[in-house]
Amino acid sequence: MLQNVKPWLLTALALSALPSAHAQNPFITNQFTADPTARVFGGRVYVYPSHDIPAAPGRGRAGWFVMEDYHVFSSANLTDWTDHGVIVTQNKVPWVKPDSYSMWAPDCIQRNGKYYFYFPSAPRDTAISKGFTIGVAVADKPTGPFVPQPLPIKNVRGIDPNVFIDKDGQAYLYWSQGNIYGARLKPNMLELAEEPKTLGELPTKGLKEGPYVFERKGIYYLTYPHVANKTERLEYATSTSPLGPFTVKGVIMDESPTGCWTNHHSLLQFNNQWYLFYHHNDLSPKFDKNRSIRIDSLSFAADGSIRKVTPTLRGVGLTDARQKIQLDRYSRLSPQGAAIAFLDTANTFQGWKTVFTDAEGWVQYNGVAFGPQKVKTIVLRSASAAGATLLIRLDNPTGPVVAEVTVPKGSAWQEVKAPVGAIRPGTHTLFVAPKSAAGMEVDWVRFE
Ligand code: FUB
Repeated sequence: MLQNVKPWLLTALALSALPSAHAQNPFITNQFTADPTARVFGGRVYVYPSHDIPAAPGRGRAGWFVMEDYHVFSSANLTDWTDHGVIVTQNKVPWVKPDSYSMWAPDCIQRNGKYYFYFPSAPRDTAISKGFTIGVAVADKPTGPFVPQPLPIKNVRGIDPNVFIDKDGQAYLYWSQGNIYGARLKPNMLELAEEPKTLGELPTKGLKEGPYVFERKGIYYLTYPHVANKTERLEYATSTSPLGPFTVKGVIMDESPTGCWTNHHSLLQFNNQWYLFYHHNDLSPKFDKNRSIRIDSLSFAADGSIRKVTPTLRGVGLTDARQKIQLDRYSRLSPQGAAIAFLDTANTFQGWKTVFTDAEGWVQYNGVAFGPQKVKTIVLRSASAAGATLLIRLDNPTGPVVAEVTVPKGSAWQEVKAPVGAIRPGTHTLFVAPKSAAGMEVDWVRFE
């Protein structure tokens, strides 16, 4: 019977059976993720991040990165993400020390119908390398199954592999070990075709790692995290050829204002828009080795320079008005009267809430897609010890109120409904503010 079912329907059914996450930043909230490499394969975005896990007795080193495997995530719209599960794990790679928990930043690239997944780790045999080296696993599909090569790539020592395929078909491998290195790959994608070259025109002071190379309009961009001051910031250099010489150009993203020591990124063009994928320790603010991946839009000036990206919580993509709209991933928040807090500090994976403390508070949330069908009701998950009323305006902070939701007195979370006035079809910005000084907490809102 399945022979008559269209392949796209089978794919959709298979994907719908897998757990998913939703956009806004961070965009994966069912686990810690870091070092995202994003690629477009067959019109869909695939993200290959590292997978941070907390240390435990017999599992990794407390206070350090603990990483045993890799998941891949995909999305057609940058809003709804599917977790395809584990694709490579430390104890199934022949050359990896199985208890090293050192499966650091990976990359994946497609060539001739095969998907090559590059990952660093610590080898079980120190004769191979005393420190990190880099291996490859190969698959027929972007989600695997990936078959690891028995041995790592010869003549490579270091971490953070990145592969770039130039317009002439030549592939290059880049990696880091204090400096950033590059070398041509053989057509088999599994071996270096030449001695590695140190990309030496980069800053000499402060750690550099995490290279990500791409080409746009004849300019080769080498982007990399660099510790110019205390923690990593994202910088870039450009060249007229993939192995340089490079000229340092500037900063793509400043250091984390809250001290997350690492950042690690990739750039991607999807549906005519450029994006920066990077990480921050949103779900683990007290321990910056449990990180979470984010996306923000990026653009280029006419001379090809990259405009600096300001990190946001709102992230990218539209939010369906009929799904839970997490106001705590706001576009703008009032300087006083509103704050963001975890729903449960003991389980940060539950996400956040918006806390309105007085009538000065407001939150703006951009990009809510109402679609052509009219909505009639707003649903609010909220709690207010004294009882309070929330006003919802569209498009303009002083625009007409489209909904007024009264939350009855009580300390428990409750879902409250209210009627919604006329809303033009399309995409709108929400402005949400309490009507009076009474405090209230909001988990999410959605429309029906
Ligand atoms: O995730 C482990 C290491 O932290 C990566 O390999 C580096 O780029 C840094 O993000």
